[in-house]
Amino acid sequence: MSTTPPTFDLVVVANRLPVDRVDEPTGPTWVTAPGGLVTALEPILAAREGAWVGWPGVPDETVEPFTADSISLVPVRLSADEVEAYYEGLSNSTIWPIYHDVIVPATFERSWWQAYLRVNDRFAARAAEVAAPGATVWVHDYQLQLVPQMLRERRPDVRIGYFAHIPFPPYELFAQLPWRTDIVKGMLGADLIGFQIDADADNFLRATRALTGLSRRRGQLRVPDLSTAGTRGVTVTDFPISIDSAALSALAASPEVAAQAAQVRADLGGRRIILGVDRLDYTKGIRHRLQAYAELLAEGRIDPAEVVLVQVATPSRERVEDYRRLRDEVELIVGRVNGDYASIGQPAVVYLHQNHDRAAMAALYRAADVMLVTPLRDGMNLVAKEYVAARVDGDGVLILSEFAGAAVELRQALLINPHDIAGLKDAIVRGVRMPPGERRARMRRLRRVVLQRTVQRWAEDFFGELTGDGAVAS
Ligand code: ADQ
Repeated sequence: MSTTPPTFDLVVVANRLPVDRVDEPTGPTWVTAPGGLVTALEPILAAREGAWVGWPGVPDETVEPFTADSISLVPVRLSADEVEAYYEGLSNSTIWPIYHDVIVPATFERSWWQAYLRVNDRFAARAAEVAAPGATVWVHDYQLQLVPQMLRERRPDVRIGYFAHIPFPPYELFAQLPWRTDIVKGMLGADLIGFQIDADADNFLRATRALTGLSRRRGQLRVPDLSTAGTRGVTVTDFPISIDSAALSALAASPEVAAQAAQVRADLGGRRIILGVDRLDYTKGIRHRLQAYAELLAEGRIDPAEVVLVQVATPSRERVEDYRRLRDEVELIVGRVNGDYASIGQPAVVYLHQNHDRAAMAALYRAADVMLVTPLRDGMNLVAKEYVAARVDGDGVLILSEFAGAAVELRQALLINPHDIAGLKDAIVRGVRMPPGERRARMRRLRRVVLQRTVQRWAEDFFGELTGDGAVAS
């Protein structure tokens, strides 16, 4: 006998549930995966007794709904084939490259699209089941662009928001997608569509105009509404995401993290530290950065006895061919640079292909004299904001790519074009040599931005706009 599942006034829909399965000798348990999104949404979900719909991260398994840290989790089952076609395929080998300036070529595979349709429909069906009458549903990111419309067809009574964490490309690139009109129409099922920066919203509006003929009037798109045969308003705007600035500042200020940072500096021989922290992804510009650094060493503009580069490269999407190749290339360059410039006990580049806990990350940020954030394209880039939040001492230099969404807000960083290797090299040298007065003046202004614009505020702004009421969570 089947029972009616409980329903919720607020439902978050994202590809992944905010938990990881850990297989203990006593059986599997779930631990919350700490991340910006969970931190942002947790208070709002808790205040509304909300639910989170997503894939639990293990293929071919049916997992019953469960509760973690007072959030109701509603698992969506994916088969191993679907993970390959919908996630690794269409999401990460077609959409991801197109939306990031085709840094690597996109692959178009019709069977992947069929899987994307099927999986988006499954997410929409699950959200429709657990949304209470008149509920608010917030859909996240490029894996689920069709969910807003698929959900609306089932549940015209709910308010639907969609937030794009990655860029939305210029129309000339978006137009390459064989399924471009389906994607735009899928997203237009939402009442509110949020992007990281204004330029993404503009690109989306251009694509909408080109593919559907709809354009914005008095701040809204008027979209045909199938349930009333009239039209309904869709708002498209930017909501730059951020971090839990207060929590990271507090962690960075703790005596344990301060001691860990001092240890990092001592372990690296008291040299000045340049730091990079990225998922090992071709969008992050890691190769350009290493090339610039290698040239500075070759030209003698950086002395490895005085400066060291630490590159943390988090394992990512290792089943996708482009990511495996990137890892090989990065490791080849690191090996070469160290072969040429390291001495015993003194690496020129320290390369860490590992995950770190929050305290270890905060210690690295605190230890780093110069932070290098040089993506070729990035929706926002939270690492840039984390570095600033962690610099409770008011010191440190941020070098930031113009092509990261974060560059719109973090104007006091040294802004660079990562394709301009000569310019990048000059910025690195300038960062290493910057006088303390200038460093502190820049950092003070950066900190003002990051401490004010928090992820909590981001979530409240989006949710307030979507539901029409500002105050949702304290
Ligand atoms: P990502 O591409 O994953 O996110 P980013 O915004 O930089 O990129 O976030 C990475 C997160 O992973 C940061 O919080 C960072 O601290 C953490 N991290 C990186 N390396 C780590 C390591 N070795 N150990 C532990 N943690 C590590 C996507 C978009 C971005 C957008 C975010 C949020 O591509 O542009 O900013 O979503 O919307």
